[in-house]
Amino acid sequence: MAKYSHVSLQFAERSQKEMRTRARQFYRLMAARRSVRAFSDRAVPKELIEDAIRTAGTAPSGAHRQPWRFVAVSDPALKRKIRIAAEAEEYESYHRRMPPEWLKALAPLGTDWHKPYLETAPWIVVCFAEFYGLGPDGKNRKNYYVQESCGMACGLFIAALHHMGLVTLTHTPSPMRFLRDILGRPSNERAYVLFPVGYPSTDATVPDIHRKPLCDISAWHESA
Ligand code: IYR
Repeated sequence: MAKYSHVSLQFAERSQKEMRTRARQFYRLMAARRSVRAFSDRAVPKELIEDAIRTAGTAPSGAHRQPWRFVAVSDPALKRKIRIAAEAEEYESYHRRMPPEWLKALAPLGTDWHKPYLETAPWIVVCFAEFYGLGPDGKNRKNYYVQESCGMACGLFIAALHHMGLVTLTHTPSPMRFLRDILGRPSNERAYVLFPVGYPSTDATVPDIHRKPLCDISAWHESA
C-alpha cells in the first residue's frame, strides 16, 4: 500500500498561564461528570447526538481503521424492544450468571435487573465494535486494537455529552448479542457498550462515591 501524503499539523502554541488555566478548567469540568441512572423523557435534538458521535470518531485507532459504529435510537418501539431484551438478559445475570463475589461488589451501587431508563431516555446509543471490515476487494480485512480503539472512542463520546450538558450511563447488558439482532447490524459488528443519553430526571440522585486521588492513580520517575 502507498504511504499517506502528509499535511502540516494544526498546532496552536499556548502560553504557560493559559495552559495551566485550561488544564484546571477541563479537569474541573470532567470531575463533575457522573454516571446517571434516573433519566427525564425530555427530548434531545438529534444534532447534539450527531456531534457527540462526531467527537467519538476523533479517537485514535489501530492502523486508523476507526473500527466503531455508533447506532442511535430514539424510536420508542425499538427502545422498548431493547429494554425487554436487556432486562431478560440482566434477570438471568443477576439471578443465575453473576457469581456471589460480583453481586457483592455491585451491592453498594444498588443496581438490579430493572432497566427503565432504556425506555425513558430519549436516546439509546450503542457502540458496535467492528472486528473486521470489508476490504476494497470485498474480502474480510482484520482490524487491530479494536477493544482499545472503541474504549477511547466511547471515552470521548462520554466527555462530549458531559461537555454539552447531557448525561449518560455506560450500560453493558451481558451478553449483548440481542442488540445486533434488534438493530439489524452485520455479523462483523459486536455490541461494545450501550449508552442511554438525555437529561437527568429532576429528582435524580447519584451515589456518594469519590474518585481516587492523584497519588493513588499515578507513579512518577522524574528528571533530577
Ligand atoms: N451489567 C449489569 C451489571 C453491572 C455490572 C457492573 I461491573 C457495574 O458497574 C454496574 C452494573 C447492569 O447494568 O446492571
